[in-house]
Amino acid sequence: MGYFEGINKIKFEGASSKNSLAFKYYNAEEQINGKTMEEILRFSVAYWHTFTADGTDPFGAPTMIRPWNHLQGMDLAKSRAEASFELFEKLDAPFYCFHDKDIAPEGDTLKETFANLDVMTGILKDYMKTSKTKLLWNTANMFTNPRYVHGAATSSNADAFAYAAAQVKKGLETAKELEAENYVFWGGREGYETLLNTDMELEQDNLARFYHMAVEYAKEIGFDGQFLIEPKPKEPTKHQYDFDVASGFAFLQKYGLQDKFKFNIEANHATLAGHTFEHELHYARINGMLGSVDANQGDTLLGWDTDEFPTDLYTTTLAMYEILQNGGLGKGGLNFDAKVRRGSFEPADLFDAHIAGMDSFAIGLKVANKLIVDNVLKDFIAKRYSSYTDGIGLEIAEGRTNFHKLEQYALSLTKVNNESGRQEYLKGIVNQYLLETLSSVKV
Ligand code: XLS
Ligand code: CA
Ligand code: CA
Repeated sequence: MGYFEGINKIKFEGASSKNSLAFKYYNAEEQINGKTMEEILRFSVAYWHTFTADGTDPFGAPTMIRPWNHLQGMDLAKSRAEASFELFEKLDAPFYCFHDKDIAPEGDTLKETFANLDVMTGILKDYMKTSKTKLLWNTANMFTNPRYVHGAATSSNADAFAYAAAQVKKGLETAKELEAENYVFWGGREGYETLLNTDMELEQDNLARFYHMAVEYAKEIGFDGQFLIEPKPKEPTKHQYDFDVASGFAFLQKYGLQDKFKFNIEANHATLAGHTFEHELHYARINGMLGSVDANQGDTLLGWDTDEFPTDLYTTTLAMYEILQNGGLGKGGLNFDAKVRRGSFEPADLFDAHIAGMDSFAIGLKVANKLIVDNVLKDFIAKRYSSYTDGIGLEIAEGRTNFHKLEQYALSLTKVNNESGRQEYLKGIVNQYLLETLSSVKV
């Protein structure tokens, strides 16, 4: 203890609090429809952005002032681990997530890397014995090291494929050891830059073989966490195979993996794919594939993955609307895969950022819950599609018709009468619910 001096445990003080280091809307104990906010939201801290990121960007040097900056190697790793549990406790975070490389430095050989990981896994396990914070998921960093320049499970080089397999094998052992709720695959370099040098069919077949082997190994060691694929369309690779939920789902179905995986949906990846966050959540939900969420936001003025802390209440509302309709996130959670801006370099900024994110999702949860309880959108949508509840519509919905009958029916129509979709009215209602919720929580 003692990395974040002057910062006490963050408490809920209500909307009128002027204390920056207090929750204004996130009240862990507050019940929403029989469950606490903590149980529904399942917040998680991302190790990489909070403890390993240093503020480097393509144009500039590190900016982050961190108490562990003077350390290196395993000393640095141990210090970050100690600091992480202090931050988790102060934020009362129920979960955290990491890549293998975040918790332990790579050694000169794979054997050395594994030895470093074993030491750090042991240390984290010890901290977890006396902490409430559990591991939401871990993953393997198969994108930083130059050996993955052409990909990992989709590399043109079989040795890179084998190395990646060894890394994931170890990752699953770590997941088992630390009782992770999930295991994530994000394919940053699983894709291609140009078809001129790419055998896409082989690469995708290999990716599927890799996933099958991971599922097999998890079974072998008794790891029963949920496997998650995190779609992203691009960056760092120009075209990533897990482009979005729809293409990821098609891939899983083609290779018979749809029952073994769900999706970890990141807001900023959704917008990079040209979708909204709620679109990706919705698509996964209606297909029974919503597993977990990387809660962040992009910047509409920038075309890349900015990983900002989520503060847009409209988006958190629509995201929570999907999550509540999904019956919650099950083993998943809301992981802040988000980083403080380069100019927000003081340790206290880490707390401000998480508080802002947690409060924003707490508001989203309240508004979404009210929209659901009052059946606002549901009733509207049901009415909008009511033509499918009787007559020809019901015959279509029940698969009891064909083109002959439909042609006959269409010939009998004099006019097709449509009704307004009224989206401006609905947006106004969502705003009204948002503002009402905000004013009702004023303390
Ligand atoms: C990068 C991804 C990555 C995954 C985990 O854009 O969000 O951080 O969440 O590898
Ligand atoms: Ca992510
Ligand atoms: Ca991201």
